[in-house]
Amino acid sequence: MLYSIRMRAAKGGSHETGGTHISGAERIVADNELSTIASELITRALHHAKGQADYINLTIDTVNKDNVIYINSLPIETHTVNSVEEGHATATDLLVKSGITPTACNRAIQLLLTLTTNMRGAILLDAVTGKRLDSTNDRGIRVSHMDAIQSNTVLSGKHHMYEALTLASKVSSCNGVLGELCWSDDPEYVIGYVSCDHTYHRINKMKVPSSPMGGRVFFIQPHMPVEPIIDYLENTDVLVDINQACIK
Ligand code: PML
Ligand code: MG
Ligand code: MG
Ligand code: MG
Repeated sequence: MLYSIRMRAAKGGSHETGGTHISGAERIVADNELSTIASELITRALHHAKGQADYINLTIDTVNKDNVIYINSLPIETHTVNSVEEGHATATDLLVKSGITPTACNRAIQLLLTLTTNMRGAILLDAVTGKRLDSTNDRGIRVSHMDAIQSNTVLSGKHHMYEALTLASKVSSCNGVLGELCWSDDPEYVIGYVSCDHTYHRINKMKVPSSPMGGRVFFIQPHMPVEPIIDYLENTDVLVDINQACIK
């Protein structure tokens, strides 16, 4: 039997009552791994760079094996820049090559720099106009029901990247999503990425150290209905084969 297990943690109360988001993570695992993974997720909520959570929500439900979608991870390409400005310019160049307008890119960068302190989900923007398409305000669209099919050797010590790669691969497999921009809200984690062109473009400097600002923006093809996109991102179970994640 397979289970989806999801953790979200906040400080100063629950997310619903205005607490600050501290950490979120999830897995899809077999029943014999469930209690070990539950304990790992709780440990993460208690030892996080953003502080110790005082609210932890753990949700577990079964996954219908027949409905799981299997995909390959995006290949990884690494970009080395000397400053955050250069990082953002590199991200914009890559996204523009995929048909996302400079207007939409700039809007996304400004939003991540300013608006997302307490968001645990992603913002959806029209890839051409840059207009916001989701109506979730500070909550955002939380991509869920996914995991990597992994070998433990691959995963050791690189959780940020492999979790992001798993999420980006699911997002990229969604019909109507043209690209993604992301950097972490973890104060000490400055590496970010853009996903477009079926590639995970990893950029070494996307924010200044100690900034708590970060998050995700998904660029949506114009005139696509957003409800099916949101439903796929939030609810469809997707397993991503990251063992083949070749470094370009
Ligand atoms: C997050 O914390 O959710 C974002 C992590 C971005 C990871 C980027 C990378 O290391 O490739
Ligand atoms: Mg985080
Ligand atoms: Mg797509
Ligand atoms: Mg569910």
